[in-house]
Amino acid sequence: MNTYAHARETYAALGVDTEAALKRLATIPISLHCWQGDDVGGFEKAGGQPGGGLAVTGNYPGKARTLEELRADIDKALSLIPGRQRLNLHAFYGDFGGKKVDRDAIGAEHFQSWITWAKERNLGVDFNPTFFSHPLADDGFTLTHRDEAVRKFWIEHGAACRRIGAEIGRQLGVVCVTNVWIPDGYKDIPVDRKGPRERLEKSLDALFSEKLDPAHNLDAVESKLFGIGSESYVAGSHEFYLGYAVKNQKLYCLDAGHFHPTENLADKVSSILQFVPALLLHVSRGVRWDSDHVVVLDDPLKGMMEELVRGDFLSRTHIGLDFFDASINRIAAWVIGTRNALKALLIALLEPTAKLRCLENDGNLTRRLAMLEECKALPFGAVWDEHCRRNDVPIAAAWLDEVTAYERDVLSRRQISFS
Ligand code: RNT
Ligand code: ZN
Repeated sequence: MNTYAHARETYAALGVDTEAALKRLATIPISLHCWQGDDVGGFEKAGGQPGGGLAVTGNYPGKARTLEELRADIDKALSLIPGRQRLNLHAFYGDFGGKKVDRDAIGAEHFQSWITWAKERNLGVDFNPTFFSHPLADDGFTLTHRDEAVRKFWIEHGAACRRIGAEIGRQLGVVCVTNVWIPDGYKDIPVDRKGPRERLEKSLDALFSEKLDPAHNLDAVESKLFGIGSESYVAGSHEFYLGYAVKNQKLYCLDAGHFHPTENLADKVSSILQFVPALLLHVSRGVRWDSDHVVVLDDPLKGMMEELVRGDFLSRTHIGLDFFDASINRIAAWVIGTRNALKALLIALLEPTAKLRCLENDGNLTRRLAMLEECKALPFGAVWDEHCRRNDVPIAAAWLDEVTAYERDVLSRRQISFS
């Protein structure tokens, strides 16, 4: 008997239908973040750290320097990931044709080539305004800035991005999630914690004021606990954005690196979704801080996916990735992180949840714990391999051979350019 057939029987004995799990898995896209391909560089200017407290470490050769290179790299990554995913774009990755287009002046025309590219591949696209890597963000404040003119510039940028998101959604026929994250905060102890937050609420109200078709664009807001250079105070904290999202019925974005390291993000889902329409996830991995390490198949990731399945939250959750590692092959980083997010989802979809729920409802907590632990040894790997086989992507570590060949044939030919 082959390993999949054996696994299918093992799961069936627990009342789990592996075929149904695979079918479901195929309907859940993961949004690949374009910024893993070039160390959050964007196409406005060359070199340097992105700013906004985002720190990318490592100098592995071969990073994408142009739109064409980035697209080729994403294509390579997608070819090694089973199923149909999405692409998550940042505003400073526009197709500006070598011209300087300031952030408040960008429009859908600068993303038309991305939209066409995505359409050809049948990919949905998500979007993000870029509130960093810009002279008007250099002092660490954007939507909360004391200077009204600076606030206005960033409000216009955010408003332009929502319109771009709506145009992306309209042309692709599948909704685009446009996510607002700003770096604003203080390195050292602030005296006025209130002022920036009051300004942030007003700025967001202005930024979101235009009515857009929710079939084309959905707005999300992303909180953060602290950043490099904003250790003492971040205006857009969890409490701020949770309140804002509830009040204005926006999507709430949970980034795995944006909380105290001992907090359990999975526990937050059922509370937040009781009061907001939907969630956006930034699946990431913090090591000691919000370090954005490549996602591995660890307990926090599995716990999150379990919660989405157990609570029947998948239809109200948009799953995106947010990590960047420049110390290893960047395409491998995408493939490892995305395959792990999908594996965690599959493990969750293969759980005998109905049985576990019965045990809990019967008060049989001993058996609940015993079963939860036994489930960890179920043969999900055979089901995952079957998923890869059916989707025509390499099984197990065989994908790495393709990345190695691509590195040899393509990445290694990219010269470092200082232009
Ligand atoms: C930063 C946030 C944000 C960024 C991207 C590039 O801490 O996580 O989501 O990583 O916008
Ligand atoms: Zn994030």
